[in-house]
Amino acid sequence: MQTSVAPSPASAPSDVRHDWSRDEIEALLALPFFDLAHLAHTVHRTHFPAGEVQLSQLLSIKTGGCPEDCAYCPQASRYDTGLDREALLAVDEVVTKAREAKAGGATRYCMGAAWRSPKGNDLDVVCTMVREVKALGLETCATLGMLDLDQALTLKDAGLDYYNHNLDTSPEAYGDIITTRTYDDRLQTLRHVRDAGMSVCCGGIVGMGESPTDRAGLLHQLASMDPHPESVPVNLLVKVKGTPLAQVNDLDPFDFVRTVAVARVTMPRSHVRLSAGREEMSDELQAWAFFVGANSIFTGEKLLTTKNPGGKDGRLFARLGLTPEPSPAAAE
Ligand code: SAM
Ligand code: DTB
Ligand code: SF4
Repeated sequence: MQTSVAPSPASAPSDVRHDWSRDEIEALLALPFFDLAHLAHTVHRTHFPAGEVQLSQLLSIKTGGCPEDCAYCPQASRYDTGLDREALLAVDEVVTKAREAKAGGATRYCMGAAWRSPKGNDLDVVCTMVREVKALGLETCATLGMLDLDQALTLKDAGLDYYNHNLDTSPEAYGDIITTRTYDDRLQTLRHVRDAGMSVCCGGIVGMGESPTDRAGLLHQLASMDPHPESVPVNLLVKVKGTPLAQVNDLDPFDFVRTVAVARVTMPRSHVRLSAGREEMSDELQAWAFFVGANSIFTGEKLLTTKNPGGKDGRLFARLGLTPEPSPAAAE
């Protein structure tokens, strides 16, 4: 008999809410640390097998030279970050790297481009990448900037499973971080992704100097979506020299854990990804993030342009008794 900690969707209690108030979310964030950790861990075990972590791998398919002004981003052309620009990669190179990622244990491959939005025949090339990566038996994800509905439908048709588009922060703090596209632009792209039938990967960045109220505002936006994003990346700012946020004060690590915990409590069936920033995190901090419900990471040695501690993950998983989540493709 198969036993699983996770209830099947049909038998699961209908405890997924989309009507969280911002006050409720602020109150969750302000709970005594161990009360919040206990709550989040309990919610996690109700919905997921304990200790399983989904593995995604990133590749930057077009690097740098971006016209946008995202204050955190090493790829914005207006900041002098010393990053080498690279044109759109050849399909073969992407497929070779995806094959390596699969051999390294990744089950989802995420292709990122430093675009405001795809232009000209960019999308045709990306669609070929998506088809070929999917043919390897990997889930596919892309993050290419803003999409109109036609572009979203084209990607869906090519076999794209997930589209990543982050809200980044609260509506109030957003204008301090990005001025070249609005919060509504982001919400519109997310609607197009949903309307095209793709799964949504949407989260944000913490540690940008925001207040707890801003973190509540971001979580409130995400938790109000119906359905919730299937994947919720919680990025800790990677401070890159030359960007406007390079000197911002460090976030209290416990506040990082609180953010992950409240994402878990408010979006109980979503995969919450411990995303950028792991390179700077201690093993103990990562353990706390897993305890409160993070169940996805980026594997490998690189995110898009910055370092990722993929080479150390095998040892960390062994020490914590974590196991990679089985590939959905393998289950078919
Ligand atoms: N250019 C596309 C866009 O922004 O829509 C897609 C790629 S962009 C690099 C994807 C996401 O990476 C951003 O939305 C942001 O959340 C995250 N990101 C970028 N730079 C980061 C940094 N320094 N630290 C943490 N996350 C970062
Ligand atoms: C997401 O939320 N985080 C990833 C992925 N989605 C595309 C990107 C992190 C980028 C970190 C900085 C860099 O490596 O350039
Ligand atoms: Fe460009 Fe994306 Fe970086 Fe913003 S986050 S500057 S849109 S690559």
